[in-house]
Amino acid sequence: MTQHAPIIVAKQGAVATVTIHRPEHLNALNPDVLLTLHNEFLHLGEDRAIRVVILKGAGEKAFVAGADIRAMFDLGPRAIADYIELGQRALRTIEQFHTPVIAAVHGYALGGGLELALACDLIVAGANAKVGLPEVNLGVMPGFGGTQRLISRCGVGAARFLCMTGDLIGASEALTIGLVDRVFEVADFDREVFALAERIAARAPLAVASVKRVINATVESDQLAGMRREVEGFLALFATADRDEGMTAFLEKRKPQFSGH
Ligand code: CO8
Repeated sequence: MTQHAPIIVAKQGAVATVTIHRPEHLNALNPDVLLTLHNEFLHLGEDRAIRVVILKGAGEKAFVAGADIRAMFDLGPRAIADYIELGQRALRTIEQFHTPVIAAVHGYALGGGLELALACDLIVAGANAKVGLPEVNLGVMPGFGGTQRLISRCGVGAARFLCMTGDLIGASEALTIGLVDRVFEVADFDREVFALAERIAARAPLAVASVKRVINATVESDQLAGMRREVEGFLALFATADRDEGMTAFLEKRKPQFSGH
């Protein structure tokens, strides 16, 4: 096991488990988490004995509750652009990892946290999962590729609904719309996720890796221009009064009052 706080990597046979370990902040993705996650996946890529990776969050409450609102709150235009670029790069490194990556979502996967799960090959959820893209409550929009990957995974209708309402949905609704691939009882969750990982790890690795590459190539060819538009949209919104109001309201634990400016 290696621990470069805030990421823990444990290997068991052909399965590696990568844990985001910031439970007191519901594993929110600050720049340190994103950079360490990115570097750990690059490092893990050198270990050719690994055939499947499980990505999870530490603690009982959350996979990841989003990008770190406190860390981004008072950033200037250059710094927020760097933050979003780092997030997109980290998620892309995971998406392009040579073997399947399973997002093990228990509790909350919100905003950038759901975007992180969407960059993985498979998403499995605990029955207690609550997922959504609540950025519109903060005066912004998804910025780590979520609009595009959600369209690819669930279709444009579900993408519009989740991105426009900011609603959180539970595990069974997420299963119905194809946002998650399987739901497991909380008590069995870790065991079931590991069994799934081992099942895939037992398949012919070259064949599995080829499936991943071929599917991703088709999906990505539609996504690149959309990813750029998403970054432009996020950065424009970040400069608005409503963004200031949305994030201030979150930090002050009150409801936002949006003015449309
Ligand atoms: N960022 C920073 N801190 C967070 C976050 C977050 N996303 N989520 C939770 N926390 C912190 C809380 O502030 C709290 O800290 P403290 O104890 O110091 O007040 C601690 O984690 C525990 O959270 P709560 O007390 O709020 O726990 P509850 O059980 O009451 O509520 C919720 C849990 C519903 C998950 C609630 O915490 C919540 O709504 N969190 C925010 C969810 C959200 O809006 N996520 C989207 C963030 S924006 C985003 O992800 C955009 C990504 C793309 C662009 C990024 C560009 C840089």
